Amino acid sequence: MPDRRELANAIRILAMDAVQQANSGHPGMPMGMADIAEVLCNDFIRLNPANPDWPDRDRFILSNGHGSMLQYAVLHLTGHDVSLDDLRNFRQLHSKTPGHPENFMTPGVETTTGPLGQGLANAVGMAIAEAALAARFNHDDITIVDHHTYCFAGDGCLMEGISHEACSLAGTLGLGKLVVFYDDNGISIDGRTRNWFTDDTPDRFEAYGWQVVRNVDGHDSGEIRKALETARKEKRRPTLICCKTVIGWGAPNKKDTAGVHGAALGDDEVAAARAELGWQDATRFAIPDALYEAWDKREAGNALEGEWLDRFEAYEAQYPEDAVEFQRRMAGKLPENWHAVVDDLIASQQQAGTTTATRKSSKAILSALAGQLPELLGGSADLSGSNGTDFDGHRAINANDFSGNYIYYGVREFAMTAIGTGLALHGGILPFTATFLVFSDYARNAVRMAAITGARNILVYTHDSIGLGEDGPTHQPVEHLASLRLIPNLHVWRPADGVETTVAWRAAIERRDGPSALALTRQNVAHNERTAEQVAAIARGGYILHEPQDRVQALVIATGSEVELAVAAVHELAADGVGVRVVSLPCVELFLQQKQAYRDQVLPPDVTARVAVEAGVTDGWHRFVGANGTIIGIDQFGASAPGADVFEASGITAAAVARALRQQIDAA
Ligand SMILES: Cc1ncc(C[n+]2csc(CCOP(=O)(O)OP(=O)(O)O)c2C)c(N)n1
Ligand SMILES: [Mg+2]
Repeated sequence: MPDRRELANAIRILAMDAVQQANSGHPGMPMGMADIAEVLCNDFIRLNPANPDWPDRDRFILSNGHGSMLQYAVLHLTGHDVSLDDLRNFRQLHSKTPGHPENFMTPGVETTTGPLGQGLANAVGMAIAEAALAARFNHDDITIVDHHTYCFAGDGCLMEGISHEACSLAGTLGLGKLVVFYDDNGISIDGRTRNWFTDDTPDRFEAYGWQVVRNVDGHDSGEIRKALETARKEKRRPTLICCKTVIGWGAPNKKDTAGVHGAALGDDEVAAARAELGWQDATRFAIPDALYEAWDKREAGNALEGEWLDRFEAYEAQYPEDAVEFQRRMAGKLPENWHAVVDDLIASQQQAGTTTATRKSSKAILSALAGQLPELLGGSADLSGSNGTDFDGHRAINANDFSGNYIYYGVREFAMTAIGTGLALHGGILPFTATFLVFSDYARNAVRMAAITGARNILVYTHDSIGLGEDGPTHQPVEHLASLRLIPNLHVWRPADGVETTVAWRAAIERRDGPSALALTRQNVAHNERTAEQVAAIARGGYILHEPQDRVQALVIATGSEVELAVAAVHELAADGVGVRVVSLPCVELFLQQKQAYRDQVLPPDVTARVAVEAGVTDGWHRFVGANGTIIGIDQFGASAPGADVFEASGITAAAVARALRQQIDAA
């Protein structure tokens, strides 16, 4: 039977060989954290390599994602579908072993990490999801949700501000099943961290309300084991295990230097490391059979899942409705009556025809849907009333009770967004989060990561323009719509009234492969009359909202609150016998995904007189109005004044739209 050090050395060998082969990557962290990973994976973590999607598996998140080879080595050694050839292809095009862990490329990788600190926030989200599902589905006699979330984090993760946001909230929520290993190696890319990172990390986490296990020798299996036992005994606080480690442990000349962080060791140092580790075989990627046997978790994993399946069978017999509901939620399926419920809601919005702010419509929609969607777990970064996320019947989770459907995130936009992604990726939860649109860029990289991971993370952004008024330019988003639209795989909705808002919510909820942002107004907007066909067309992202009696001489394209300006302008022109079509474009991304024939039907190529109006920067609209079209927007910061006055002062008015349309028609 190999000893623990030999088991850990298998990770070291695979990591340094793969990085050497690719001549690219990060050997230091995997060699430094190998002993920790070995104890965690061989003694504690509950996974089934044959079924990495088993609902009650432990979650493992590598927040210091540059150490991806550690995760790939462990997945390979434990018997996941990651082969030696996959390791040989480390960092190559389309391989299962990309530079940083990607949840959509590699079986067993729960989330995509690399931007430091965000994995930690994802882990907090996963731990919240576990607690919420446990509260909903476990019964005194049968437990079907009972797993840990284990996270590795480095100096970089803890220097990042998001670690404060996420870990502070994790302490408040008392996430007892969250266990974070701090890789305290005193090194980051620029060298010794003592020159730029002198916090007392253990004290800091204790102040958050965490259990902290201090001064663990990260190369002593016994100490690591003991620390993990301490962590698992604690039920009411998350645990931080502070491990002193040596980066690049095993590389005799390069260990404990920044040089080993992110560069191949070189053939000489690889050979020297083999000697240092007492590794006989010089062949790259050659792992002795005895080590493979000791690492293999296929049988044990099957048995673990098997036990759970037996328990689930008993649960099905005892609580058949809960069992069906659990399976539905973990599969990410919507309730059977979903279509009927949401269609009714759209019809009632269309009938009511109220003039109101879209944030208020959104609240009414949430209030109507929340009872039908128990998977909904919403929240706001301290703007619940303003964002309209405090839907009727919302009930906050807290450290003593996770049965609610709402999270008071506090003022933590970045962590909130990454936590939302963790909630979504865990499964069983449909998260939404909220703040003012202008603060979306506090969270921006987490929005981007939600889009990369394909998480169904719904982002409610209210106060979506200068129309918010008196709070002034610091609070008035100008560049945000255009800038969010630049993020691939993010759907940005800017609905014009309650009906479009309902359709936006429907689309965001029905989406299975990525996040949606809903930009909503603070101020009232007029309701638009629509035929059933028009209502159906909203989901296409863009559609004809108003058609002139006679010939279409020009097009006006608008989103959100500016749709009513477009409509007013067009009515004014109609009185003079000028025919203009209004196109509402609530979701540019979805409209661009429509077939060319549909897009041409909405925006006929031969109608070149075109105006676009949106209370944001004009960037991006030329693709719809052409080089000679007119774009009415705002390419500077707003001003502190009542919203209507800021619109007027910015020249975003119905009169301006009408004028621009006349000019366009004259020039055509
Ligand atoms: C948000 C973010 N900023 C910068 C980087 C680039 N980067 C990758 S690793 C690293 C240093 C991390 O230091 P540490 O966590 O101590 O890792 P170690 O060298 O100990 O493995 C930096 C700056 C990043 N990945 N993410
Ligand atoms: Mg470090």
